[in-house]
Amino acid sequence: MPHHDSERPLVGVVMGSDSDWRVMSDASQLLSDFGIDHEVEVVSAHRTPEKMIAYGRDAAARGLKVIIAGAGGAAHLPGMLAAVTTLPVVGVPVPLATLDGLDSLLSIVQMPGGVPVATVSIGGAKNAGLIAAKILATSDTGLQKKLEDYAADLAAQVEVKNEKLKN
Ligand code: RP5
Repeated sequence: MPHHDSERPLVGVVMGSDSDWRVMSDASQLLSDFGIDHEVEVVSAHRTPEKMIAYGRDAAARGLKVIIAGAGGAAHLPGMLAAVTTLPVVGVPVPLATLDGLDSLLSIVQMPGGVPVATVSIGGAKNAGLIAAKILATSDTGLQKKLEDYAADLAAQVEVKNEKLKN
């Protein structure tokens, strides 16, 4: 897992295992593409429970604005972080070899009332990065402009594909 830590991260990208990086790197890449300072850390709900609680409790005071948390299988990390922080937590269900990530999805999405995790699709780490960018953009006009340009580029790509279909 490459080094992705900045001096003053606004987003924490955490995952239950380094084996989740193959999926979670998409969130980190998206944040880098938008110039958003972020940190990357393995924090396991089951293997390092005390570290997980400390990470969640300290996150807001350290200056983080959003946590993106990915895990696979019995994926308790996003929900447990949400339980101990006031920050928005975006959950990424990481698909494993068994059950195709449905277990991860259900573990993350079925939170009890009062403790929300904004859950993206199975393997949807890129969209998790975009949600974090959109949250930060509510108080950052420069980031708003980048998101507008991103959406315009998506639309332009559709028209390029339409032209190819016609020729
Ligand atoms: C979960 O267990 C992790 O998030 C990972 O998706 C899964 C398997 O972890 P490893 O055995 O690959 O470390 O907690």
